[in-house]
Amino acid sequence: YHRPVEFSEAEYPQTEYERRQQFWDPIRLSLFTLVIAAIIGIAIGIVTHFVVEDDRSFYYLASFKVTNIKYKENYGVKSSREFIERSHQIERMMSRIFRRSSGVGRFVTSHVIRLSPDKQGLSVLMVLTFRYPATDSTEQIRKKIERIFYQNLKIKQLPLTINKPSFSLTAIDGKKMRNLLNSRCGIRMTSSNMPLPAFSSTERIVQGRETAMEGEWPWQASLQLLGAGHQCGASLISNTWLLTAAHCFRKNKDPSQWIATFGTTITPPAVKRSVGKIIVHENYHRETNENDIALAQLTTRVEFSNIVQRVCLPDPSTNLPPKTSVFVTGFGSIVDDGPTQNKLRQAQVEIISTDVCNRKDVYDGLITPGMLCAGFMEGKVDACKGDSGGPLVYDNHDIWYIVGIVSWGQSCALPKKPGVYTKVTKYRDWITSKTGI
Ligand code: 4AZ
Repeated sequence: YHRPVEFSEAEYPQTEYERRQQFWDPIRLSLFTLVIAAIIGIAIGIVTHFVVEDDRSFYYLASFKVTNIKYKENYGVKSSREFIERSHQIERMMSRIFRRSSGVGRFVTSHVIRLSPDKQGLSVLMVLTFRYPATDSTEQIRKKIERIFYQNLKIKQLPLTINKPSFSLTAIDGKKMRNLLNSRCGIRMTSSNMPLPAFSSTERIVQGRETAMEGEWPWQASLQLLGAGHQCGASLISNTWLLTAAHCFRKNKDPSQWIATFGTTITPPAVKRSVGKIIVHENYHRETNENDIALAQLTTRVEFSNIVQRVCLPDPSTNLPPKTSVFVTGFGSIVDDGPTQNKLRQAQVEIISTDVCNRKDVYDGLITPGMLCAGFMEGKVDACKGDSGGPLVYDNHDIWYIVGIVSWGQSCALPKKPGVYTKVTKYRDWITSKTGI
């Protein structure tokens, strides 16, 4: 039985149907969609602009001449007091020129790369880092920076006289920037190429010690004995040389038994190298801990990156006053006699004068001229077992210097028993005699 389905005309709501069809014709429909899309687009745009603002780093190489300064021989030596002080003055000046005037947070950092002699006085080469929206063009920003620079040269009282026509600005990429900065030591960067702030978050404290971020202490190495794992910390001072403590090699001085790793975790390491040479200080005395310093040379060089970087060696004349804030880092235990930590940790401590440290109730004369004390008289924050050989570093205008090598102490973090470190300045010439650095 079959009956075709039929509708009579009267069953259609004819007029209503036609009106709808007229209203939603293809042109109106697409126009309507377009308007909605535009509104959503604009809304997203406004929100991103004010909330997210997708900035990225822009790097520029700046060169200019300073006419009221005479070139000094030592400007050619980047570790010299003369180079360091002049560079800091120039960097401070750049910060005065670009801070505030160019909108909040646009200017990030500046680093002097080279100071060279010039007929008019001094020729300066430096890298400038800015944050701008990722969509801005490199050339637009370059012009903007140039304009701000010229304006502020006129209106701001500056200690250095910059020859205006000599100023030139060239855009460079992140790779070029890193290569240029690699001529300098003690600089740290995050994985996003952003220079790290000197004092990062304090929310990561675990029993007085915080876990480090990647790239925060890029000179830190772990020295491991094959089959026995992490033994000591060490600090990278060139592409191949590590500075560490002599007592780390008491058990074993055979370089073929040692490896060095870099990165914020022991497993997995970011970079791994075998050791080819070990130099222990000739006058190291295990009974008195005197001259607790050693060098280890890697068999193959490491390339500097955001994760691996060398620390600066201090000028022998550097003398940090008591209460100076310094940082000690390492994979050592966080409680007395505890296990090695897989994650690198840091602790902020203070320099303690040798006079105080040699007091009868402290170390009673055991601190010799080649040692320095750091920590707190009330205890609580300290280096511990496994941190030995690692760095005690000091931040001078975002350039980090190694001032101490973790050496010894009575237990860990006890009151009146601060950490004792090898005083690196005292061995500056010994390091040069062995490595040429
Ligand atoms: C150690 O045994 C050790 N609190 C290292 C540093 C300190 C104490 C002991 C300093 O390697």
